[in-house]
Amino acid sequence: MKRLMCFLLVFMITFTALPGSVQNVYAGAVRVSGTISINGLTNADIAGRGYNIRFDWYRDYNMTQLAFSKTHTDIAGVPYTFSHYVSQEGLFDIRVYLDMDKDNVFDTNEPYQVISQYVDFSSEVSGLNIVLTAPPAPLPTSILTGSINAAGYTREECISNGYIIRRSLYHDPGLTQKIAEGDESLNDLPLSYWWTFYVDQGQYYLFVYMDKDGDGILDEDEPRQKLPVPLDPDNRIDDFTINLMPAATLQGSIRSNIPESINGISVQLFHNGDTDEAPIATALADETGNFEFRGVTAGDYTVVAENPSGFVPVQIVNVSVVEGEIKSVGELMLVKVDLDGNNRTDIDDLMTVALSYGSVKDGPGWDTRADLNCDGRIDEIDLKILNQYYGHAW
Ligand SMILES: [Ca+2]
Ligand SMILES: [Ca+2]
Ligand SMILES: [Ca+2]
Ligand SMILES: [Ca+2]
Repeated sequence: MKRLMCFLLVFMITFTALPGSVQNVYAGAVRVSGTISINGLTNADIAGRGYNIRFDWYRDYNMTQLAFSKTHTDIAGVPYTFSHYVSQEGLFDIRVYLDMDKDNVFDTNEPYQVISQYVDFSSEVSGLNIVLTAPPAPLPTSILTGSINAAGYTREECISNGYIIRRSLYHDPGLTQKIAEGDESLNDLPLSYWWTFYVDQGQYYLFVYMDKDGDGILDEDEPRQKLPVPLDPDNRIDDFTINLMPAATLQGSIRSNIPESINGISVQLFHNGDTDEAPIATALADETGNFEFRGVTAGDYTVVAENPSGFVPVQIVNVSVVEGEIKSVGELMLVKVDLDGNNRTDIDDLMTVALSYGSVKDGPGWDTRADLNCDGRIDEIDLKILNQYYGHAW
């Protein structure tokens, strides 16, 4: 019997509270309605973007005591006619704003107005004409929507381990000039996302990684992806797919006709064509000449060996790296063509090659210095290399 009474009561309230019905005031709630327009934004600016309008009802004008909120989703245009029911009485300060990134948070670029309104259950509030004004900040110039995937990871392990997706937007491909960043809990795979960037038109670079240990630092075992993004004013890019991949490793070795010079020599990694800029990474060769770069993202690189005095500069260009691979860049030949160290490649150096000409490694007459291409033979190839630099001052 009691249950039936409850049901009847709920039914009556639901029925009398229907918007558009004659009575817009009933016990415990009142209808609030009006229109919202936005200074500087036309219907065409709004249409198709699916912005939200959000009402945050506060108990105080400092807007610290939030009583409740109401979100009107995906508004089709302006002026927007709104209507909602309020089930609390008293004086409120209400911030109404265009929630452009739909995060239910007032952001400083979002058009807004704050109004004071007294509400009691005895009289409907209608005819509120609210004008949202954009603060003097740039409007969102680009919105990215899409999905993030991570090869080799399951949804379950990402969620149970609390992995975090961290994203940053950069001006430059070398990822040194960061202009925006944000985090996201990994609660699904593929993770769908909606990001708004407040940037000028241009070519940007998005770097996203899965922060598995949550330390805010990209570690070698954390999948990542760097993608160029063209951002245009007021542009929206849908279905932008990000595939997080493990980092690659680049390996190589240095050989020299002066073997003792190899240990500890530095090797630098650059993006192709960027050798005038700071290197992306630096590695030191061990005593056998081996070096390694870990955590390398996909791209085209140039590997440059340090150039001690008297040595011929050496680099390898167009090293194309694919995510996750372990790639050998081969050998960098660090050649010294001033064999006696008098800062010139001259007749004495030529004599050194000539005297050991025809010898093989560690055989009679062998002189390691004269094997300029490190092939274990002193022959016409070594003479040619020396000839190429004959007369050069170092
Ligand atoms: Ca917002
Ligand atoms: Ca980390
Ligand atoms: Ca010399
Ligand atoms: Ca040789």
